[in-house]
Amino acid sequence: MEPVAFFSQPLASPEPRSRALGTGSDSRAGPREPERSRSGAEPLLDPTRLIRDPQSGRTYYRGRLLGKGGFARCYEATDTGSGHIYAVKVIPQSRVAKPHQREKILQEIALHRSLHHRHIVHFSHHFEDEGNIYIFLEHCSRKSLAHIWKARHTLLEPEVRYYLRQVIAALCYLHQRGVLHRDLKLGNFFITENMELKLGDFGLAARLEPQDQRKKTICGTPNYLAPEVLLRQGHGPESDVWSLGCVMYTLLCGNPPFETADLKETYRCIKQVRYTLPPYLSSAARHLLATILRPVPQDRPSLEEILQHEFFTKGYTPAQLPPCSCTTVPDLTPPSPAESFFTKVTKSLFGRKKNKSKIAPQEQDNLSRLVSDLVLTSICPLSSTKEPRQAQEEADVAPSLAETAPEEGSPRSLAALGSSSEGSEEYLTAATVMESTLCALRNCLAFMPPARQNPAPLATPEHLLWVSKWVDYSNKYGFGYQLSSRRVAVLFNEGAHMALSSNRKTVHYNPTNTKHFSFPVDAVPQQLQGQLGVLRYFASYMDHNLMKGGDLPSVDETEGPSPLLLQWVKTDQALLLLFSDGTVQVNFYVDHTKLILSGWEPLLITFVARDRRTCTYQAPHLQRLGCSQELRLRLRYVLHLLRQRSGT
Ligand code: 11G
Repeated sequence: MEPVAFFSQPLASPEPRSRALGTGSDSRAGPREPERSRSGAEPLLDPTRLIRDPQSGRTYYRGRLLGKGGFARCYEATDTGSGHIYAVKVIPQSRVAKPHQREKILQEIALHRSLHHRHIVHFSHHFEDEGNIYIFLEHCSRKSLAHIWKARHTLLEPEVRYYLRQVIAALCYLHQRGVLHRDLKLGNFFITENMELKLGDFGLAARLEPQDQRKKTICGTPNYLAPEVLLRQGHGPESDVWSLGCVMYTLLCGNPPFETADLKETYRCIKQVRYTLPPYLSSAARHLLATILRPVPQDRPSLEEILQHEFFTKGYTPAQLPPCSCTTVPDLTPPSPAESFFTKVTKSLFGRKKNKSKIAPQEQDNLSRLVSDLVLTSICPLSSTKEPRQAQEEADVAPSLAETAPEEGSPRSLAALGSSSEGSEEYLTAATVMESTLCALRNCLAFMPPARQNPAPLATPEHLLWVSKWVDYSNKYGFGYQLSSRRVAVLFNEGAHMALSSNRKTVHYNPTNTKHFSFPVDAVPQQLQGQLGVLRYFASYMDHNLMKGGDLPSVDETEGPSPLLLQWVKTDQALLLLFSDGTVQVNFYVDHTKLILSGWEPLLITFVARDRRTCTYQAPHLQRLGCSQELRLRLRYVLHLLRQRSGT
């Protein structure tokens, strides 16, 4: 093996990277040296990423880059005081040096901050320093409809109704206030964590002027230009309606109505209103599109008329879309009124009897939102929380050498060489671990009262297992770690997991997390010797180079199951580790604090503070009594991280 020269200050990765059992190859390009844990060299929180409001003194930590747009670079930003996450637009002063450029930005700010509507991106605040202007906006964790469209290409008609109703609500509000958006497109429809649509980007918005006073040109390149705008007759509310029709067409048909390979040809098609309606659309959808995409603006329906069209009135609109619909076709079978969960809950909430209940549509909508909110936030089933299958006990290891030579490296051949066990449904997957921890954490934080201090801690569980050292060498081999029991292990890039027991006498090998082989260390089969070499190397490296990460006492390795690392993720601020026994550990680089979330009924939260003091709490206690800001912020960060990773 090559000698290893570590970075003295490993680089923090700006984007989360993860490795899951069974996933593909290393995502990083080119060889890089491993990053190591807390021998004083964990990646530090980068102080150049702190943004300070010179007036209020508040600071924000600039997180990952969300994208670039216009003059701005956009990032996630966390208020270091409250933990609130924003999407921030950072506009270099150099890009708005000319008075008209600055004027344009200030106008956009003035307009956006005056808008307050459920389906319009919330403008929080803005400030500037010598280098930049910062605009803090509502963070929409599911990005935009453009991302959903990219993954799905076409949406179901009920989904299109769901999104368009929200766009129309926002647009009605704007038009009533005499504001035109002028750049309605999928990328400006942002989607929040709970799948609500928020209209954003008011960079091209303008006040509605009488026909003869309208500006005839538009700066920028709006996406769904109406024919009258191309013909320089000015942009009216009907031109926003046209764009809305183009959005509807794109979502239902998979591509924009006037898309061609050549922009000039596209403009020609728009001016001539030349497009085709695919036959698979419902007749209501075809009819509505045909009325919206009319050449003469005044012939187009108003927003109210659109909502009265049979496409909306006769077709089912779900009250809520499941988050999985961002990437896969959802099952949107309309609930049958007699049997639905909704009916059951409304009946139990309001005591109405079947057939006698008459709920007004608006009330029904509110109720079903309430119910789906409840489902999303509280009634989250802890489905597969079974214990992982018992691994082989160290003492039992009694390999019997095969008499015949089976296929090299196949699980069958390994089974013949060592003691093996196999399971399937009993094993926890990374997704289950994330979901279950997410549920418990979400409930804990959602109902937690404010408090200054943590409640009295419990005794830290005797056999709490946690990672005391780690090395990321995933550009070559994998992720190595040492547990508090002194067991060392590697999660290889290809997904296999190999561990060396704390007494260094037994090797455990898991080609997948449902298969387990164990061997005495001197009887490991030939085909696993390479991986054993890497494991030994990691073990020796951690023994010699790394200090233990915390004050928790080492625990003796028990004869029970030892958890496998299922997945690891590095963000710019923390390392997240998911284990097969349901434990989730998060190491914060900046101050070496750690959170260890273990056991689900109830969830135990162990916090290793800056001063290395370790305290364990039951999540329901924190939920009832509150906790310190130090702990609350970190729990919120873990919640955010798990939400992002689980895609819920
Ligand atoms: O306006 C945005 N919002 C509300 C938003 C923009 C800009 C901050 N974006 C993205 C960032 C890159 C391109 C557009 C957002 N991203 C995530 N949440 C909210």
